[in-house]
Amino acid sequence: MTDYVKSNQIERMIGRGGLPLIRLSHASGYAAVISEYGAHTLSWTSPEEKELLFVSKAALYQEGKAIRGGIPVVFPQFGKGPLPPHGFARTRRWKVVREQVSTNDAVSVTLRLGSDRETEALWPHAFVLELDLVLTDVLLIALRVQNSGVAPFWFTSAFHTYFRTEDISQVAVKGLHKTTYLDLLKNREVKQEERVDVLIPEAVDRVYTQSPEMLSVVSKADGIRYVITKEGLSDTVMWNPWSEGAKILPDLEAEEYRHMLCVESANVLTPITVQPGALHTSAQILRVQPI
Ligand code: TA6
Repeated sequence: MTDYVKSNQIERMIGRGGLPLIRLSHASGYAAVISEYGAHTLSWTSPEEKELLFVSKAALYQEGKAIRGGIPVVFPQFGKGPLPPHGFARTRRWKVVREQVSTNDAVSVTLRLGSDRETEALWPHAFVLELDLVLTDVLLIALRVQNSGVAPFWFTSAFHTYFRTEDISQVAVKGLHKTTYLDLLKNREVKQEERVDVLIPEAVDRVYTQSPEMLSVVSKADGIRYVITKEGLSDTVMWNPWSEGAKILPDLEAEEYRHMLCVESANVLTPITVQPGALHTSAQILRVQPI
């Protein structure tokens, strides 16, 4: 298979805060934008030019700050812990190492982040991360974690995906029935999901463990279903801060919680161990369907 670059399908742009961006567009009419900062996907649009990812109007585009929305890459620590919250991958500059349009018509870009003095000061391990963003009429995001050091390491991670919705009160997450979850808003109580349609009437912050490989998020107000498929990611995190939680987030406007739902393909409860020289790959595939 030969790969070649067609520049009109892969464009370089400068975004807010002067961040270098790469815009991919596919013959199907879908398009996506990824920032070199954080290898952070900031936009995914349908052929009707409908934005499918939520990004806050109050998002900060500043070195050292995470961008509120899109698909932040969480690595090597999910949530709070000894490292900065959700790790450091989302606040580092990645390098573009490959741009291609494949013979099967997929448009893709690969970004790389390697360990350096700053990451080693936080997390004493040698690694190389590569993230592929592959666009067709679906959006695939894959993360390869290579251990380039001499000792094993372990990590937790997530594609912290913010789905956009016209109205959170008309959203249902399907596919989690009978899945065990940890309720982070209720002292990490362990429960089983009893609902076939998981509605979001209030703040939610849960880790569904060993969740199914395929889930969907139905947004009636938008007339669409987001279908999420994951590989190499054992858990699914669901998060919406609601109005109370939004008050303590300076980079989320008061009413914006109505227009977002994070459904994150993640490895949270079972950290991944990588032996020296070995590689761990995980991927999340998103598609939209009319309902
Ligand atoms: O993934 C859910 C979560 O860990 C929540 O607990 C919540 O705090 C959220 O991520 C956002 O984290 P951030 O560091 O981006 O503000």
